[in-house]
Amino acid sequence: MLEHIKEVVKEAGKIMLNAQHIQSSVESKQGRANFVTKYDVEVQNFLYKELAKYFPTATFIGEEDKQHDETCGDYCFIIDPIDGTTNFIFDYKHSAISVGLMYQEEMLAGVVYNPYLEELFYAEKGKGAFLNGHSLQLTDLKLSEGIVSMGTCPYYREKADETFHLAKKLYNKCLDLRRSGSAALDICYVAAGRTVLYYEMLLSPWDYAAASLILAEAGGRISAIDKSPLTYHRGCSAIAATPSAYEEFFLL
Ligand code: LIP
Repeated sequence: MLEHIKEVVKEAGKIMLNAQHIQSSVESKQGRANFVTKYDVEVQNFLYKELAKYFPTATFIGEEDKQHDETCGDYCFIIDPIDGTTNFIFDYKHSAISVGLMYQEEMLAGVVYNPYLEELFYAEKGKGAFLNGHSLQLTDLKLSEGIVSMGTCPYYREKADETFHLAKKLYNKCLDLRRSGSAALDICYVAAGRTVLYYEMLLSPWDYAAASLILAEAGGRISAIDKSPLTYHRGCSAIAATPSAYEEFFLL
């Protein structure tokens, strides 16, 4: 099951790498700085078509759907075709394809692929997390021992005060801050031991669905910022961290 998803996602990565004249295909969506390119749509259509061959009964929730249907079948894909669209538009080379598969409302598999670095993060529930075939088991570092990444909710500027208030508190506890522009990769970077914590005050399910399982299988913690479970049919905040950094976060 996971092998099929991995192969389809890697093939979709070629669409991103072969994209031409990206800035001539940009359209604005609802909210400030919220864009879509023809390549976001092309990747999503490719994923839907190819994954349906292996999962004919699956339903799909994708960032670029014209409307987001609350209902989903037993098998339900939650897809961000290009997570980090603004990075993609400016050839920043830090974006990922994110494909999560839910079964009866529980995450069953997750694949996050950065085609620029050819880094494929993936996990199947109960079977561990991997990066390009290498097992991911994070070291339980504290805030003072690592880098913290953050999301700035660019589509929701009303979140700025609380975002940067938290950033200052974390900055005083950790080695340094980073802001990458791809939530899926930010969460996978915690799983890979590159950072110790990532937070963002509001995301959509496709930003975190796949990466949430990868992090959990790597031994990390992830929830909404009020410690409630992530929601997969509507957006929520997110904090992803090593177990120690997760606990420190709530003592800030
Ligand atoms: C983006 C996230 C990013 C967040 C943006 C947006 P998109 O995903 O990866 O971390 O700050 O608000 O959600 O829209 O590029 O797929």
